[in-house]
Amino acid sequence: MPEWTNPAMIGWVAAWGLALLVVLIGLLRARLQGARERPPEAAGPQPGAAPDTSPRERFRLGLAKSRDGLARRIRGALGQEDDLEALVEDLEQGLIESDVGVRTTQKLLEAVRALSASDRTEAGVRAALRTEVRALLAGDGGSTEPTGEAPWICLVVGVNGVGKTTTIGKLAARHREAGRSVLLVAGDTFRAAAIDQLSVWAERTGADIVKQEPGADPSSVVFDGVAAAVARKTDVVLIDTAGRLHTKVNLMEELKKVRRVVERQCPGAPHEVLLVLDATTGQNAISQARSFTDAVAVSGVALSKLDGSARGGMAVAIRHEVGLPIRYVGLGETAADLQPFELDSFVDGLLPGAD
Ligand SMILES: Nc1nc2c(ncn2[C@@H]2O[C@H](COP(=O)(O)OP(=O)(O)OP(=O)(O)O)[C@@H](O)[C@H]2O)c(=O)[nH]1
Ligand SMILES: [Mg+2]
Repeated sequence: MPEWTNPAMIGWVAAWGLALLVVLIGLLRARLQGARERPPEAAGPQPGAAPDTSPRERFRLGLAKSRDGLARRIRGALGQEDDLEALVEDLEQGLIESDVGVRTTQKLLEAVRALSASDRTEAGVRAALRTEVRALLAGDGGSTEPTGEAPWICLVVGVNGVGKTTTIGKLAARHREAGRSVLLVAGDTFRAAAIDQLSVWAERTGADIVKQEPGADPSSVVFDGVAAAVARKTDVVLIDTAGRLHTKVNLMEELKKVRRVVERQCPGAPHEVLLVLDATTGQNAISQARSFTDAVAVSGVALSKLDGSARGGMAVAIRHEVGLPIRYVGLGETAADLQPFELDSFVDGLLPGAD
């Protein structure tokens, strides 16, 4: 009889087989458990995997500073769960520091006050804030797509250095990718470098450009640009303007004139007046939004430089306190870093948790 049919041998092989099976099952369970327990924050891309470029991931990365700041403040306020007033006071401080704005903060705190004592946990406070932020931002439609007869005209305004020209470049790239013809109008005639900067974006994105010499009257450049777009039936016109302090009356008058030129030449235009606000500026952005809205009837906001800012709460304040929708957020300097505003991705990026 061969040795392997020996009952003692069979028992020995079976025992080892069973032991091996138990070890394998154990390893598998540990792996599964580890994957389940891995915090979402640590769940970065696997080595060698293609980077996640989904809007949700971009918001998550871009809002990292704002999210961390807010989380620290919420955690700091907790520990006072037994004393509602102390908890609310600490949270108030934290929210105002995150640039959510005074009025908006009060609205958010109402939701926290309404929590029962047992819900005053980190998860409970987060859930209340998430629900309230979502409600305050509801209805924000994100980007506006050109509709109706060409040209669709967007006038881009804002104070100095907020990111107007860069936002125009990124918008041009988006529209070109969608197969639309684009014309850029160099309405910032104040500096030669501004015209060059826009020309580079035109070249990079395959857009046309209408420009004049530095020092030319901005209204005259805009007149030429809109005339060209109407004649060529260009799909999208993006008008750059010089940065200006919203408190300088003569500069705001110049901008009103630019708007009137567009209106006169193309009935129904401008279809969008996009105000670029720098997310690192804080509450001054609210007064900028009010002044530009009074002067040129702003219809939407692009919130730039959110990637370098801990003040993501500003988006909520702008919507709630000025009533302007956030169309786009700038999450970096490249063309792909302009993201249409997405409520769910924004709320998850700023205040991760369950509702
Ligand atoms: N990190 C980051 N930088 C940005 C973003 N948007 C613009 N910038 C940078 O901000 C700086 C100013 O951008 P511009 O587009 O020239 O600003 P502007 O409003 O046209 O400036 P003026 O024409 O001088 O008023 C540049 O260095 C841009 O690269 C963004 O979303 N994130
Ligand atoms: Mg510029």
